[in-house]
Formats: sequence, C-alpha cells, structure tokens
Amino acid sequence: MQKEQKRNISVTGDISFSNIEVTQPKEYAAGMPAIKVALEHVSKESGLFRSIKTLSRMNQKEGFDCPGCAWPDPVKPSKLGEYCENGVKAIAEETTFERVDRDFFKKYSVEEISNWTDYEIGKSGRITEPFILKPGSVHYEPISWEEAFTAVADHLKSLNDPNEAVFYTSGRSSNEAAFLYGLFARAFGTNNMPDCSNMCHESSGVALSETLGIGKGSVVLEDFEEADVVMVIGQNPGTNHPRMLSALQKCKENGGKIITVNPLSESGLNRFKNPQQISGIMGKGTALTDIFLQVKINQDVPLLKLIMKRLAQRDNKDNKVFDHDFIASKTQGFGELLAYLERYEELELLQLCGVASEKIDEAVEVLAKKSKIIICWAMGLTQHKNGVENIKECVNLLLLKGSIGKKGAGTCPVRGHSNVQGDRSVGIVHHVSEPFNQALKKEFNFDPPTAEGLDTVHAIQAMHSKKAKVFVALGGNFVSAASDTEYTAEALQRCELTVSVSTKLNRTHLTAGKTSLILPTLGRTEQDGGRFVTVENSMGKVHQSKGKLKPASEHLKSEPEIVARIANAYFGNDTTIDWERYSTDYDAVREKITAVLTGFEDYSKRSKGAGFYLPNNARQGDFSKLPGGRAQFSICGLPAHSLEQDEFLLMTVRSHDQFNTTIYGLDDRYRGIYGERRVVFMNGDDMAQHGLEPLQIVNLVSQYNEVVRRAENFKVIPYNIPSQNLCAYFPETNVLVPIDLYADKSQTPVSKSIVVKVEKP
Ligand SMILES: Nc1nc2c(c(=O)[nH]1)N[C@H]1C(S)=C(S)[C@@H](COP(=O)(O)OP(=O)(O)OC[C@H]3O[C@@H](n4cnc5c(=O)[nH]c(N)nc54)[C@H](O)[C@@H]3O)O[C@H]1N2
Ligand SMILES: Nc1nc2c(c(=O)[nH]1)N[C@H]1C(S)=C(S)[C@@H](COP(=O)(O)OP(=O)(O)OC[C@H]3O[C@@H](n4cnc5c(=O)[nH]c(N)nc54)[C@H](O)[C@@H]3O)O[C@H]1N2
Ligand SMILES: [Mo]
Repeated sequence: MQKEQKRNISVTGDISFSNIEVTQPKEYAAGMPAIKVALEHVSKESGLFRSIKTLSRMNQKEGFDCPGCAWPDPVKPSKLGEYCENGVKAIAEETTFERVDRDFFKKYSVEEISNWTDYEIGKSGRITEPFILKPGSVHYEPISWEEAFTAVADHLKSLNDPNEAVFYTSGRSSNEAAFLYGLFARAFGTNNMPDCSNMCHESSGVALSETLGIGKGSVVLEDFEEADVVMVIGQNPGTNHPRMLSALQKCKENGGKIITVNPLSESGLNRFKNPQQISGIMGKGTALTDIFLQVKINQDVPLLKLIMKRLAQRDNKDNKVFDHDFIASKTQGFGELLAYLERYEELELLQLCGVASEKIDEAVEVLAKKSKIIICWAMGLTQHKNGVENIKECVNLLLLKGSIGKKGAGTCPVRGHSNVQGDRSVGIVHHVSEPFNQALKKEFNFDPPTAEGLDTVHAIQAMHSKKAKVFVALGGNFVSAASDTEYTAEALQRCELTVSVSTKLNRTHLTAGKTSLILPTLGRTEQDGGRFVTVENSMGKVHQSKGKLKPASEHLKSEPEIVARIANAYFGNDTTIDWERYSTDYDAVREKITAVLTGFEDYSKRSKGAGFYLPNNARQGDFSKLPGGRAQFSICGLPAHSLEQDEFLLMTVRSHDQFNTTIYGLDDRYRGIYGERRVVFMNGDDMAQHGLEPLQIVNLVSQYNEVVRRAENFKVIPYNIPSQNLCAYFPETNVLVPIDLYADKSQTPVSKSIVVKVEKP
C-alpha cells in the first residue's frame, strides 16, 4: 500500500502586512461611528434590508439570542433595538451571502487555504453541506449525512477505550445541544469534555466555587443601577461586552463611581455615547471611569493587597470601613487575612503594581465610604499563572466590605461566549459530579464514567502522544484558540478522525486528522423547524432563543439533531436513550434536563418571555455548603516574575474587529489601528531604550525550558502601556504560549503574561 502523504498545512497563514494606518486612540466608545461601522458590516455581508429585519428580532422576547457575548438583556429592551456594534458584526458574519460549497472545495485544497489569513478563511462563508477529507487527500469532498454519521460511529467503535475520544465544546451551543452532547459522551464512556471555558473563565469558576460555593457570578443586571462602586478589572467592555456600557452609564447616572484597573486606558471605559439614545448619538456622552489605576500586567494582586491594607488602616471602632457584622456572621479567615496583609511592605507592593500612591488613595477613599460594590472582570485576571488567586483577592475585598449577597453588590465575572455558562450548567464538564452521575443513572439507566476527563490542555497532550485518537468539536476553532499553535496542530493531525460541527470554515478544518468531517449546522439566527432552544446569560438567567431567517442552505441540521444522530448511529438499538426522539423534540430534551438538574422546573414554559434565574446561593448570601457554613477569605501569594532587562510580559487581547478567532475586519478603531493586525503595542521609553522606531518590524520570541517559539512580523506601535509590558492580538500570538504554561488549579493557558523578547529581524 502506498504511504499516505502528510498534508503540508500552514498554521499561521499569510503573515505579510496590509496597509496600516495609525491614529490617536479614540476618546469615547460607540456613538455615531459605531452605527456607521455596524451598518457597513451588515451591508457588505448580508444586505442592509435583510439585516435590519434580523436585528429587530435580536435579544427581544420572541427573538433570538445574540450570538456574540453573554451580557444579559434588560427587562425592557430599547425600542431602538437591543444590540451593539459588535453584535451586529456577529450577525453579519453569520448571515453572510458567501458560501463554502462543493465548487469551493474543488477549487481550493486545504493546503492552499491554510496559507490564507484567518480573516480570509472566515470570510469564505457558510458551509453548505457535510464534507469529508479522506486520508491522504487534500480536498474536502461532499458526503451524505447518513454516511457522515456512520463514519463517526465506526471510528468511535474502533477505539480500544472510550477515553481515546475527546469531545470539545465551544460556548455557542444551546443548552439542549450541550446536554445531549454531554449525555452522549458519558453514555459512550468518557468524561473527556474539554471546553472553551478551560481557556476562559475556568479560573473564575474555581476561585468562586472555593470561596463562595458557586462557580458563577452573584449579581443581576439591575444591581448596576444600585451599586455605589463598580470596579472593572482586566476587562474591555467597550469592545467585548458593549451593552455593559449602558449598565455602567446607569450606575453613573444614579451617582455610582467607576474604578478601572487595566494596563491600558481602554476607550470604552473612558466615555460612552449610547447609540440607543438620541442624546448619546448627538451629545458628548457619559464619562465612565472616575479613577483609572494603570496597573502593570499581572500585578493586580499587589494592587488589591495595597488597597486592602490601606482600608484596614482606616478601619477602627469609630470609623468602620469593613462590614464587621457580615464578616463575623458569614465569613471565615478574616484574622488570617489581616495578619497576612501585615507581612507586606507598602513600598514593595507599590513598586510591583506600578500605580501612583495617590491614585490608590483616591480609590481607597471611595471604597472606604461605600458598601455596595460590584467587581467585574474577564480575561485580564483569569489567563495568568495565578488566575485563580487574582479572583480570590477580588473576593477578599468584596467580603471585607460585606458586598456579597445584597442588592447593588457582588461578583461579576463577565462571560465570553453567549452560552458558555449554560453549556456548563447542563453538563459540559470534565470533572465528575457524583450527584449528577446518579441522576443520569436514575433517568437513563446507564453507568456514567467515574474517572476525571481531560480538559483542553490535557486533551491536546493526549492527542499529541496518540493516547486520544478521535476529536469531535461542537463548534469553535480549537487549533487557533488553544495555546502552542504548532503543537496543537500536530496533535490534531495525529488523530485518526477529527469532526467539526461548524457554521463557518476555520483553521481547525485544515489542521485535520487523517480523516476529517465538517458537519454544517444552523446558526442562532436561522429557523429550526419552528423549534426554539434555550441559553443562559452571564448572570444565570435562562431564556429561549428562536431563529427567524431562512437557513444558509437546505442541507443544514441543528446541533441537537447532529449530536443525537451521531449517538443513534453509534448505539443503534443497544441503548436505553431515545436518541431518535431527542433529535427533533427539544421539549423532551428539556424534560430530561429538569429531571437530572436542580433549578430547571417547568423548563419549557418558564424559558419563554423574560426567562428565569437559576438558583444562586451567593446571591442569597447562603454559604451553608462551604466549610463552617461560611464564605472563605483566601491567602494569596504574589505573582512571581523576574524579568531580565530585555524581557517583556506580553498580553494577548482582542481587537475591536474580531470575535475570538473570527476576524470581522482589520481595524481596532478604539486603539487607533486601521488595516493591520500584526502589531505590538509598546511603551515609548522602552522603544527608545531598545532603539525601535514606530512601525519598525520585529519578531516576538518566547523561550521556556530551552524551547524557543517565534511569532514573526509585527509592527511596533508606541502606546500608553506600562514599561516592560507588551500587547498584541490573539490568535496571531498563540504560537508563543507553551502548552504546559497554564494557571494553577484551573489549567487555563497563560495568554496574558507571556515572557517574550523583541527581536529585530
Ligand atoms: N466583540 C467581541 N466580543 C467578545 C469577544 C470577542 O472576541 N469579540 N470574545 C468573547 C469572549 S469568549 C470573552 S472570554 C470575552 C473577553 O473579554 P475581555 O476579557 O474584555 O477580552 P480581552 O481582549 O482578552 O481583554 C482583556 C482586557 O484585560 C486587560 N488586561 C490584560 N492583562 C491584564 C492584567 O494582568 N491585569 C489587568 N487588570 N488587566 C489586564 C487588557 O488590557 C484588556 O483590556 O469577550 C467576549 N465578547
Ligand atoms: N492567546 C489567547 N488565546 C485565547 C484567548 C485569549 O484571550 N488569548 N481567549 C480564549 C477564550 S476566552 C476563548 S472562549 C477561546 C475561544 O475558543 P473557541 O470557542 O473554540 O473559538 P471561536 O473563535 O469562538 O470559534 C469560532 C468558530 O465557531 C464556529 N461557530 C460559530 N457559531 C457557531 C454555532 O452557532 N454553532 C457551531 N457549532 N459552531 C459555530 C465557527 O465555525 C467559527 O469558525 O479562545 C481562547 N484563546
Ligand atoms: Mo472566552
């Protein structure tokens, strides 16, 4: 037999430059330019009239949930529409007229497509029917749905052990699809369910579970109207959760203060012109941030320690800064925390965090007097070696102030994907939960596996060492989202079979296993036989989502149907689960979710309209399940960095024109970058010290344990960023993150503090 040729796939694509234009960063977010840019995107991709019709259904009670971020909808949606510029771009991307069909794959080989940029790959359009890439072949070919399901089933049957399969989930799947998928993985016999959370808010989940007894946030949207102070730490809502700016605006209008902690002064947090209000479009807008603490990358713990030390100094019998009643009745570890804070010198903490002492005093002054505090955070805290402790330190501050379990206060980990929280609630977890397993057993009469499964990082390592052989992805773009791109690509290519349930073409389809299948699915906006699905927003509210548009192709299937039919093909008659029925009867799926999980009573009915909140003990101030029945203060050490003079810490962030690995365009308007993504933001003094001119071309080089990794061709942009800190976009820089560099306990890749050198080519 002839030996199969290895496919020659590029993991970076084209790295040459486009036409860059640089301006000053913008002073405000949204306003007229946001409307203009949003309309340009929809007009180009999917036609203006069709889009306006679509947008009027978005985030409305009978409509569909925005496929962008997970920020909740207000109880009374705006008459001007409840969406933002980046939600509109997400819709434009999904409703595009472009198609990846038979002709496309006949014309372009996977090798050729892999040389395109991610932007060009994504813009090829919606996938129209199932495709297979056969061993040794470089062209995808059409395959019928039946044959595709049989192919997956046959590969799964050929495995020696169910743990040789990996079932990845990205957070856009509905609760129904995710529940069926988790059920299938467990019935098949594995807990290998890595998901995008592992790269995202896993650190939040771990920290919050250990301290407050629930891995989710405690606030609801209305809390922003009552909050005295909102701290926004390590998050860029202007770009990634634009509708959150309206909540911050309300907080300000009601007299609240906003404290921002970030290495960058992000435009969206400076001033907001609300595009849903005439005054926002025409006027000056609302100033948001009152106090900006420009922290150095990953030095939030020293900063928070300083704040708490100074609060402690002010706290005495006559002037109570801390909520001692709350601390005494609801918490554990207060004395230890205070004693621990004593061990640190002010000067050391000041030097580490890089924030001016007076600025910290301003924040302390505000925090001392106020008691309703919300802390919001996202990837700026989670994606570090000490990601879990970053969040525990935020919880410490909230507990000292009694800011948990009451109105206008609490934790707000701002979630990423629109249903990442729901997917986890209904069972996409690689950990084992004994009660969940027992409930599944009772309801479906099989024995769920009891061994811990693989998360993202460990699934990649298992595929790389050929311990795992089949990779199935319910959405997402695994190779570009994960760390160590070259290594991850190799891991996928070593699989016998890779399967992607996808709406659009992406690089993971190219870094394929020996055999690869693309199973095309309906997007959120599209009709699914009159059925609706359900999703959970960032604040734990579950509600329905119902697509309205004609599907991109008549051959698409819904995610629940694809999952159920894979299961059906695998099990045949040998199952106690009615897969056939679940493939189309989502009410029946929801009944099963009700049966195995708490909080989903009367599910189908309650998810209509405004939806319902899932139980949340932290919101109720109930810590009875924690040690001693109390919320836990934590002792957190300092992050360890000792940079050489020529080393930098690099954070990899999102531009204003992308959704994760989906690149909407080449502009990062708020930061003043147009037409180019291969840029690195650098402090002006550092540039002078290293003899670098604006727009000079450099390579970024990381070296961990002797292994050198390189991301080539970046233009240097002088920017307001702390010294020895750098910022560049993901996924271009994921090649720099070693696979084994991840956060303690949560195993989230360290994408926000990579040690690099800047090399002149
Ligand atoms: N339009 C759009 N919306 C999105 C997404 C998208 O790509 N596009 N992605 C979605 C997903 S999955 C997620 S998880 C969220 C991500 O939302 P964000 O977390 O806001 O996304 P990032 O761009 O990673 O931004 C991280 C922010 O943290 C700051 N930061 C980095 N390191 C540190 C640090 O050490 N300390 C502090 N204090 N700040 C730091 C950065 O300067 C930046 O402002 O957004 C979701 N929404
Ligand atoms: N360096 C670095 N790396 C990071 C991050 C970072 O900040 N820095 N952030 C991390 C984070 S927070 C996350 S969440 C991950 C994201 O990781 P993923 O969720 O895996 O990646 P996405 O780019 O969101 O996935 C995009 C693909 O999803 C598919 N898709 C879109 N809509 C649907 C749908 O409705 N159904 C289905 N089945 N498929 C659909 C499309 O084919 C599209 O190409 O990346 C992580 N990686
Ligand atoms: Mo995320």
